[in-house]
Amino acid sequence: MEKRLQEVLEKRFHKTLDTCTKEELFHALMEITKEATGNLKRNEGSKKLYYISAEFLIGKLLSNNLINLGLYEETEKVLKSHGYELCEIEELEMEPSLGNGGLGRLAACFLDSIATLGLPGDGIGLNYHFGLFQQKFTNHKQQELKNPWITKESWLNRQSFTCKVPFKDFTMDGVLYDIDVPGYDSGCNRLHLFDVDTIDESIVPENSINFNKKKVQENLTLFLYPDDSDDAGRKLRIYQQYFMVSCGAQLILKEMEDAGYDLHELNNHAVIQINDTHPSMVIPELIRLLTEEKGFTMDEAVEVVSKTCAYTNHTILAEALEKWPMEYLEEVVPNLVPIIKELDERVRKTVKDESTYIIDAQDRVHMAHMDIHYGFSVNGVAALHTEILKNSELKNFYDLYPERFNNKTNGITFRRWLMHCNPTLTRYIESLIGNGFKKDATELEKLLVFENDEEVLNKLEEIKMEKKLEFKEYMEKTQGLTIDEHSIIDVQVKRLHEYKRQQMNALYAIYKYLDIKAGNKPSTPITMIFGAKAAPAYVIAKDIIHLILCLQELIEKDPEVRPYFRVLMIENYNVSKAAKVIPAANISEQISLASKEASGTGNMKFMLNGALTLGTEDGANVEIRDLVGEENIYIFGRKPQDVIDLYEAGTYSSKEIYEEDALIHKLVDFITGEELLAIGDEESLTRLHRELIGKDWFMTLLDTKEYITTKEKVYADYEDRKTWNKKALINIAKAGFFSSDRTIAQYNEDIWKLK
Ligand code: 26Q
Repeated sequence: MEKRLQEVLEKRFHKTLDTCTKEELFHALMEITKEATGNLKRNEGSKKLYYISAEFLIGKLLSNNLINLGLYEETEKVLKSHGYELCEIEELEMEPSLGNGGLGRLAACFLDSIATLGLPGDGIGLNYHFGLFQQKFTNHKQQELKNPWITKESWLNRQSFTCKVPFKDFTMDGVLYDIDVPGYDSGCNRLHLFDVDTIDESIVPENSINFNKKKVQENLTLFLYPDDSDDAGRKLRIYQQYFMVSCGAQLILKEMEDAGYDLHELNNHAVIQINDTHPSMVIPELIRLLTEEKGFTMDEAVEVVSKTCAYTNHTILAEALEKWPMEYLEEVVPNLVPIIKELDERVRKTVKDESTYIIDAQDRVHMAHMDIHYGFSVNGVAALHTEILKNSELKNFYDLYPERFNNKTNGITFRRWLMHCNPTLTRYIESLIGNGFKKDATELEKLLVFENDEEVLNKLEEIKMEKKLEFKEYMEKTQGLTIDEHSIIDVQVKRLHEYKRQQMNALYAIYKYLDIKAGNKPSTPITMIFGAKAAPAYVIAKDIIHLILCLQELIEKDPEVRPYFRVLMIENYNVSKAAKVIPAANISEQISLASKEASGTGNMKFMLNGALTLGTEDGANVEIRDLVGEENIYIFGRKPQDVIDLYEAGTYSSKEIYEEDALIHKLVDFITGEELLAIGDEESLTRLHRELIGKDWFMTLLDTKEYITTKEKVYADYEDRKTWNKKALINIAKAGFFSSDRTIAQYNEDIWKLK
């Protein structure tokens, strides 16, 4: 590595390891890493997976690629001997933000595991030039900026593949950029990101994310859309989706033909995993291509495509299930309209239950319905989630096709979420149980023999302290906030959404603030950390961020409270910030309204790094509890079935709770009390106050009291550090199940069946 680095630095910059700048060093490392991945063998086989997704939240790649190539430690040593820290160099990489949250990050973890397991499988997505917005805080509010992550040199490799995508009034030329995906000690796959050469980045002004949405040729791949708030944005999303699936379908068919396969046997050589409904138009698009260009009859095309496509559902929130007005499709992708109508007709001929039709009475196209009728597999992302799909959300489909439904509990890649983000813990685990856990995560269970070993428990606490200090330094440098490393660190980081109930955590903060004001000082200081982006048009979500930032300001300026209790919000929470805060956390907040969080994956990352979960009976929290046992997790709140019944009955009234419960009344009213109004914006705080009392669709007030009591118990338990550390060890030891290597092995076993 040293020799190669010197060569590249000399060739490119006429510099040496002792004279180069950090930027030059970064570029040299990127070049060497790209060269090394390029030299890896491609994972191959007679059947190939295509994971098609509107989002791949890959994060920075330098360190993870070095880890997977087995070059990390050597590189670290070489750099050290010349006075550099690899982690400093890694900071220079721009972070691609090609995803919103869980669904996009899951796709990235999956690519890592697919490559690691040696399976031939590529990702297909879009090359958004500005990705999701960058978040800034101004006047205690979220401001959105563009995130120009693509630098002159990057991980993207331009390919020669091109294709034509026919829209209504024009055709667009698709071009392809690939990013290599090296497996851990394994072969290599690719992430294919499609783009257009006619994009004009200059139509987006500095410090803004607004632009003229009318000219599709110039803006198609500029941004990833976080919501479907306005009409123009919604239509643009259909343009994006169709562009992605048409390019993807053409690439798949070309690869199959190049390999010499008969397209009538497509399903024996390709499997397409559809990541939520965003890529669902790949079904009619493949049928279109096969019938229009490959001489298939409609029957033949429908049959082979149905045997090739599998659908993953990530949500039961009705508003997130995509339904496109037929009118939009006619305007954007008229070529697909007759095919979608034909697919709907075929359902109508054989199925009585109208609720499963693809086109509904209001002439809207239900993407998920198309996936279920014309795919061979439907999976949920956690045991509870899949049960809810089968028994309520998609019950009518389950009755039709019970054999298609299956569960694949989510997972995370331990390369990024343990080895990269917590090398000290990784090394320590290795010293205790050997390095087998790096290939087989379930070997972490070997740690259980140390559950009463004081030396080991103390060492775990020491490592947590080291990570708190690193996080402290980072927050000081980036946001000028000085964290108390001796405080208990309680973290809620995830997208801002009412169902995730950051507002309930904020109500707790108000409770604690008032309690300290009343003279009750906690024995160990508490640091509550939030990190979240809100969709730009999601007004209440932005109001919740405003509330949290106002609380932060109130407490930071209050010398009576600040030494004991603080509320801090991480600006622009993203993958690299997650890797910094998660290892420092003692408590993992997973407090969604039961039944609403399909799985959650942050919960797994925290557990793996020795934080204890404070959460509801929701998503994968349920499986975490079953693995670690009741005594090693803090579960509270209404049960999923209670919540489902409450929605059904329609009897929930937050107003009643507010009026009958004096404590809740006081906490809610604090939002519009004089302390916060002196800091924040009256309109925003009043709107949130009104929302919580008048609507509270995700039942915050229902669980608030039990949340407060449970959280008080968690903080009290932290005082007995030995018992706490033992619980942390058990969480780490039981985290092996949540390796995405296990998840991918199950996808392959049950769905993909690659050799
Ligand atoms: C839909 C229509 C129009 C515009 C945007 C969207 C849209 C965009 C992103 C809808 C949903 C998403 C993202 C969903 C998501 O991240 N879901 C999460 O998936 C994780 C991985 O399975 C789960 O762990 C989380 O529970 C789930 O919320």
